[in-house]
Amino acid sequence: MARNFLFDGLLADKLDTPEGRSKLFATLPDDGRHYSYGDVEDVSGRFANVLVGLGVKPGDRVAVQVQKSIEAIMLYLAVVRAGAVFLPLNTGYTPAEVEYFLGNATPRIFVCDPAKRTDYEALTAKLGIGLETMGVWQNHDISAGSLSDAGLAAPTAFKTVPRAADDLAAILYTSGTTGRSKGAMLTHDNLLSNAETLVQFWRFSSGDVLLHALPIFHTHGLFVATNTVLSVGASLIFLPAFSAEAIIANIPDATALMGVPTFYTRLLDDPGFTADLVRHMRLFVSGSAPLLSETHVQFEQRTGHRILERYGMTETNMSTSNPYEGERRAGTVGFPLPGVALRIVDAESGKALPQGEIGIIEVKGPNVFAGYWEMPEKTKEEFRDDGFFITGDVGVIDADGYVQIVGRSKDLIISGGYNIYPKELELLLDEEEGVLESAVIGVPQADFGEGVVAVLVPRPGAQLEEAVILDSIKPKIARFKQPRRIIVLDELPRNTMGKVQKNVLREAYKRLLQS
Ligand code: MCA
Ligand code: AMP
Repeated sequence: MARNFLFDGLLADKLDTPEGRSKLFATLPDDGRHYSYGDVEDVSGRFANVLVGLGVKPGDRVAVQVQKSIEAIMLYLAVVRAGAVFLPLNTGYTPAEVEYFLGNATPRIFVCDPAKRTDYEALTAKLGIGLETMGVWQNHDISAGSLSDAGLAAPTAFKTVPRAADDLAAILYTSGTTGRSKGAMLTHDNLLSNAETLVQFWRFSSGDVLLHALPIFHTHGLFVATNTVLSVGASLIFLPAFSAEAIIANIPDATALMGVPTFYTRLLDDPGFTADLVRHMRLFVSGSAPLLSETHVQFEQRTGHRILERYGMTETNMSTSNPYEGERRAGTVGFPLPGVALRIVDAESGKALPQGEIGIIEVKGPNVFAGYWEMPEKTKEEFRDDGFFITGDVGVIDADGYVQIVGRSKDLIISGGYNIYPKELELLLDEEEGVLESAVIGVPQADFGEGVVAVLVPRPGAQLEEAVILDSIKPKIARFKQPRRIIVLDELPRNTMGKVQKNVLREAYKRLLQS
């Protein structure tokens, strides 16, 4: 029988037997509900029936901007089962930002939060996209949502649409250095092979319970955390968001936690996070942003556990990891995962560099995406002829083979695990009244690692007010991308070639966000 490569690859063996179906998939501490693996099949089947009823065909995109809920995970699986392509969007994006994604990806359906429906009616009507809503489960009821309601009424039985390894399962947008987001096309094989590799490498078993506090619109929370658990038949404790308090309350029932570095610094700031509380834990994983060596050391001193740091990208899924057994080396992201080839090359010539030299990290393997959605030129630019993907991260391999990330050749700020591309903000700020030009930089910030600062130059005779500018951009761009401070200068520092010297600005304002 023809298989759906990702869905069947993750789940078929669990759904075959009554024991497999009754196994716990998720506990939802906030409302006391539980989901078994049988429920996963039934509820994803309901949503898949609804999607097909709405006209979703294999290959169609289904864009989704909804609050975190277990139903949203079921919707992801339903899209995959219907043979369609899941396109999750950050809940923080404003309608102005979402407009670009919908126009670029031309999904069949856009699913949003019921509270945002009116924001999107005109836009989806103009683009000819179906508009549906999905609420979150509250007080034993799903708050109104057209897709949620239709799901409750739909049959559970659904004949999963066959899909091959190379078919697309998801598109995740990642911002570009030109300021325009690119849709990274992820195949069934990209996602399944990475989940299976991580299960092996991190020794996941069906007895594991992963405490899930990440958002589910990015690779980390949606694929790394969720697919890994599904693939091995383990369980989730599914939290609506991160808070140190909720982690401390639920960690006694968990065996593993995955998070961005901010999770770990916030937990260390809480005196309730003790060695006794986490003595039973098997694994703490960190990624999406650099984990300071200092945090690694403090965490071990406090808990006796060494955080396992790994490295990935939307385009590549997970590429490297510190070892499960053996030394987890602070300040490094470990070794290339099995099946992943990694090399360090000279930025100018593209030639591979010997061990110990700093250059650009390039990777190749079944984890690497299929290219950018409808951007063949961009795709070509970011791959070498021999199939290696140019990550834009700057790294070095030490004498023992550990990969260390020492910087980025791309102009990118990572704040609390979210990527912010300065160019996107600069284009927006340059449009503001009285602004001649702008430079956006990331500077150290204790909680989020890096925070955003915008440096503006006024037009002759114009007066720029920080509060006025911040207010003006508020409705146009997600909150997490908005500058924490605005500095006004007469001119930007430039080198002899006329290029803005962001390093000079970063140095000048390095203490601006340190309280
Ligand atoms: C919230 N705010 C932020 C961020 N998060 N600002 C900048 N950067 C952020 N990351 C804003 C809020 O809107 C709020 O604005 C103010 O900052 C304080 O919010 P707070 O309540 O303290 O934050 P929070 O809601 O607790 O969220 C912090 C968080 C969250 C838990 C660290 O940002 C988070 O879950 N980050 C994980 C991101 C992630 O999953 N990345 C994976 C990408 P106001 O001032 O209006 O109050 S996938 C990836 O990178 C690759 C593939 C990989 O390797 O994994
Ligand atoms: P994204 O585009 O959201 O997938 O973010 C990918 C980027 O996050 C990578 O290119 C790296 O710059 C960064 N990243 C992910 N994991 C790590 C890590 N462990 N250490 C440093 N940077 C990381």
